[in-house]
Amino acid sequence: MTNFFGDISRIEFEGADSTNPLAFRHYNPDEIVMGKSMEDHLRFAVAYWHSFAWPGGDPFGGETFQRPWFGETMELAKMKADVAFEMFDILNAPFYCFHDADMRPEGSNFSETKRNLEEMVDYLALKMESSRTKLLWGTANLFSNRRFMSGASTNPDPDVFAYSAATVKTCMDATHKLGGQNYVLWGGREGYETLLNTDMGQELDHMGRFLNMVVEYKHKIGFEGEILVEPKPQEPSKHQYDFDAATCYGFLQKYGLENEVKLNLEQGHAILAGHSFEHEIATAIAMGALGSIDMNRNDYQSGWDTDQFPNNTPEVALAYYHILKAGGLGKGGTNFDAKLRRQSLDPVDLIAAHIGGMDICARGLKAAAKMLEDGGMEDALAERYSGWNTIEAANMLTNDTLDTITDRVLAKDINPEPRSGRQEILENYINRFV
Ligand code: XUL
Ligand code: CO
Repeated sequence: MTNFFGDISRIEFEGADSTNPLAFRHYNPDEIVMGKSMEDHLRFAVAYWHSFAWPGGDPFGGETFQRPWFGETMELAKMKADVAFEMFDILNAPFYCFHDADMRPEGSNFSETKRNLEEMVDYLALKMESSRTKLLWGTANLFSNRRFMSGASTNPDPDVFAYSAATVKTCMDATHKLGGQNYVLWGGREGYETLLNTDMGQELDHMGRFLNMVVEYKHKIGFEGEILVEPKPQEPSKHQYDFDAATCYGFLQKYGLENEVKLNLEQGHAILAGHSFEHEIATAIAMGALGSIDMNRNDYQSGWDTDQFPNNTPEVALAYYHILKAGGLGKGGTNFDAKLRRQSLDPVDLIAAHIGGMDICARGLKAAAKMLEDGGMEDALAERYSGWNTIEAANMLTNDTLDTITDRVLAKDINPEPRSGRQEILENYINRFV
């Protein structure tokens, strides 16, 4: 056992009036919200990469964190896992998520890398036997190593396609073995820098074929989790093929995967795409494709993916409002795809960051539940669309044609009068709950 976090013990719920910086003030795992415990609604996950593998670099300077487990050996990888589970226990975290590269050292060839991963999976499986923290999802890092600089499944070199396919197979096996509830594919470099050297149509076909093989393999091994694609518009590629939820859904439809693959939506990626998080969530819900969420916060000025811990209750409340209204996260969860600021060096910073994120999400969830219980938004929406409850309106969506509709407009002298959208009244209404 490691003792990286010193005398920090299990974080407990102490209520909104607590001044203890190492206590939950809003996240009370057992509290029932709309018939379900907060823990079961939110399904929090810690992201292995940001918390334990990220060195604190930025474009102007490297490592600030200097963790004792940094380095590419199996011994250090195991120390990292020990520290990770130390933190999961302190936070009482229900889930975690990983990339292969977060938890195993890279080998000198594919076979050694695969062996390292398998040994680490056995180690994690052992750790999970004495921990309550489960695996929300696993994924493959197909973007950091220089071999992936021109993409993974969309790389012009078929050997990179092959290497990526073999890597994803090992990561799906790892996720399955650890009881993962989903498998995620974020297309880190599935995109391009310039069309001058890119055949977009061919690359999209390759990506479609790749994802079809992933789905085939899921069924072959009897993996019952969801396969999730994570949209992001740019960074690291200038143009990424999985731009946003709507683009991803169009891609899934083109390659016949819309009933097999759902979406993992991230707050910061939504902002980079010029959307709000709730826009992305509502889009996925409208398509029947909501899978899971990566919760974080993006800087609104920088234009980079800043992956900060969430700290804005009204934003988070609207995200959970749509999720709750649609019936919840199902097998998905709330993964903190969020990292410390690079000056936040101390172990306590990692704990405080997660406490803050979990509390903000709890506040958002409770506000969303109150909105739904009050029903004002749904009433306003029902009223706004109530015209569609007439037979004539319903017929336009089933039997009518442009001819029959035109006849009716003429016969009844239909002359629509604009009605208020009541945005400010609704904004004021929301402010009662957040
Ligand atoms: C990158 C990102 C990834 C994915 C998993 O912006 O969000 O961490 O969540 O590969
Ligand atoms: Co993410």
